[in-house]
Amino acid sequence: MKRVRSLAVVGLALTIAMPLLPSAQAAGGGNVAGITDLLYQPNPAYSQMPASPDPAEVKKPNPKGNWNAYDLNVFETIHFPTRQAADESAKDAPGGAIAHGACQPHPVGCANHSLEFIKFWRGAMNSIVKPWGGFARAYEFINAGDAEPRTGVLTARSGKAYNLQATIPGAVHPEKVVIVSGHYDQTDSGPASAWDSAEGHATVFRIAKLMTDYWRKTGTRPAVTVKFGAWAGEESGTNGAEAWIRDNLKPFPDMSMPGYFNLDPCAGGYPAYYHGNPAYQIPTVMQLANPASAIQAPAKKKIEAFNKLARVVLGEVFNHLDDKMTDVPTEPQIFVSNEEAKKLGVASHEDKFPVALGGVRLFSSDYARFEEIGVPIFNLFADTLGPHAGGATNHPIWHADSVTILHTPRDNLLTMNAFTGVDQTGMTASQGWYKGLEMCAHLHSWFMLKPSIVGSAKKTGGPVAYFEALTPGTPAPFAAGKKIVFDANGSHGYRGGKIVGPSKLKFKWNFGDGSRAKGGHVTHAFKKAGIHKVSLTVIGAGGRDTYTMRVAVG
Ligand SMILES: [Ca+2]
Ligand SMILES: [Ca+2]
Repeated sequence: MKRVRSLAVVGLALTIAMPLLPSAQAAGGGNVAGITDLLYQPNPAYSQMPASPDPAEVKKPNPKGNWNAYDLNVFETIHFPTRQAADESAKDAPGGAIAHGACQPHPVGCANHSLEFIKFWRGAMNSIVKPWGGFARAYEFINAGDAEPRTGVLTARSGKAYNLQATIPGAVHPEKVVIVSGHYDQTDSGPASAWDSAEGHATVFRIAKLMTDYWRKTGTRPAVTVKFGAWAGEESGTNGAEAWIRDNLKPFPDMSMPGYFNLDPCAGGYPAYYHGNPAYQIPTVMQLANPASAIQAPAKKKIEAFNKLARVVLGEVFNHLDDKMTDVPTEPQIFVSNEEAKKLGVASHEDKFPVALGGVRLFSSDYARFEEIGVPIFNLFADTLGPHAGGATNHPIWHADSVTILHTPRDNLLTMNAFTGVDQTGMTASQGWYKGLEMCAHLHSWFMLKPSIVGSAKKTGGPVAYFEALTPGTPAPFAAGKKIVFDANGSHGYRGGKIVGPSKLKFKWNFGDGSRAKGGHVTHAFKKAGIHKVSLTVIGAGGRDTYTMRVAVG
């Protein structure tokens, strides 16, 4: 999270109890199966931290095959403890930080694992999204970083950086895009950064796994394009999200976003008990865009509907998840919905999720870049980071503890295991932490599977055409006379219930200015500034599909 000076918006608590919906209406028509097709699997394989942070001790990022977020957290923080802009070598040895989180003092710092991490991330994400015609891409931008020389604990490097996104094109509406993302850049002095935010982007892997498993089990595909991401340049001012919007969203007037889902961090509050003490359970704030701050009326309506749905999703996920915290003395029941509370005559846990419209007053993150362009946002975080935008404040004891964790050598898994669990050495995986990670993955996944967000579509027909436009070299807004790369990666066919990749397809481009081209990866420069209509026709198994997008060239 990035500290900000001030935000002045009005907070409002929403409490809407809604019944469980047995099935979701698919955006492409027809009913798909329900929430019971999301498999709840919180328990990690790495139940103990290795005695030393030696990469040889933690060889597998995905030991259970379900992309458990806690397991990936252990792997990442030990293999790639620092990730900053301007990494000069892709061959640094894994590890390198001292004892779960301390770097050498400035100016030596830690080995920079940005490039190594990107390679790992793309390979791992491709293994999840490729069976759906998807692809993992690194979007280059220049991160301004902080002023040199870097001396403080909150400093971040300047230079080349890469936003990471694994994309599955929508079978019905490829021009609608939903992003779920954490960030992966870490400051010079807080190398392991479990809370901010190795946890966040590790949970994005679990979400990608949950959602693709759901589509596999229900015989459906995403109706709308979904991107599983990890931003760079968040710590130095949400520069990554800003660059992506500038280069990949704004040049396309036909693109729209039903929602933006953020994780950085998400777990750490409910259902965890603060240091394993049953007397203290930190609420988890549900941060949503403030409809009152939307400039345009359609955006206001969209945000209001999205915010209402967020409370429905909370109830449905809590109906779905039933569990106990067995590592605290009283073994309390967790994930009790309003509906279950009424039935069982016990207290509901939905009120452990107060709504903060506009977020917290002193911290911000990538979601702010989407909220300011009228996109609804969903972000959960432990209620420890100071007053909400609306003025509501949080508990002074856990507030002081948590703010000293962020961006310091204490922001590591040992600290978070102790913060959320019973074993104060931090060596034992905390139930509050790993069940919180799984809860976050379920809340985000089920929300995105809603028909008004990403949805699930039964589609048995022919190909899906999809492309992205990129500027080679240094990305910048598209300019007249400048080469633009048009890449049809993500286009896919569908034959006999199976996805057929780009190698089995033919691609025809029409740039709307008299120019045409063939092939999956072409370049074109528009002579004149203005709005150009670009069409890609994909021909393959089962027929053809055309994707037309207007491109703004400045
Ligand atoms: Ca490196
Ligand atoms: Ca429940």
